[in-house]
Amino acid sequence: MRPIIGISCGRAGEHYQASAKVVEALWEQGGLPFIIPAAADPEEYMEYLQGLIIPGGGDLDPAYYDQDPHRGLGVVEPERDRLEMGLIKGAIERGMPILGICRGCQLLNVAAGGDLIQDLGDGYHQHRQQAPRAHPSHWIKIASGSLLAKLLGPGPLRVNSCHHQGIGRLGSLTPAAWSNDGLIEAIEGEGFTLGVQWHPEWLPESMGLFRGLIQAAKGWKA
Ligand SMILES: [Mn+2]
Repeated sequence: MRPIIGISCGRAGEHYQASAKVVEALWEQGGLPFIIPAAADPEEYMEYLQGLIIPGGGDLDPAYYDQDPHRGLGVVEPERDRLEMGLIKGAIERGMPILGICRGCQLLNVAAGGDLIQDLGDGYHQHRQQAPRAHPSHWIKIASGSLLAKLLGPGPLRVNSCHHQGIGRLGSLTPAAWSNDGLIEAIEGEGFTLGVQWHPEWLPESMGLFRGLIQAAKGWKA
């Protein structure tokens, strides 16, 4: 049986918009994608899920970490913020396996009490690559003994990078990877709680993250 994995999605005009690459990666690795629209009440969904993916997207409202909007803040979608912060809270309370991708990784850090750098500036190398998404553009170092190392190997690894925000003050999760400019590129916690700043759905060498989530979801009980 494929475990049911929720994938949150945003709204683009008249349509809900889920990442096709995330849905396909999850399906191909053995999960059952269950798309959750931004308008939904997160609590109503929790009992149907065995795992959760919070995918990439725009910027979280900085009010969630008690900051005013920086000039460089991008598009904020309040309804999606509300859904995803609620889903993350529900998953953490239950110890449900969760994978945060890019924006999803940032939301995990904020849900764990941390904050974000609203717009990466001087002191960081390019994190919003101009190359196609399937092209790994920068290196990361992986923490030895981490869940991430177990899933992808010890590294270093080249990953893609499509973000202009980053993890600032760390919440209660543990860093599991860094880029060479010192930015945290992955965080993890109890059970299968993992956030990665890159987009694994575009990289064959990162499919182990989806397999790990699916494996954890199969064995998970509320
Ligand atoms: Mn990056």
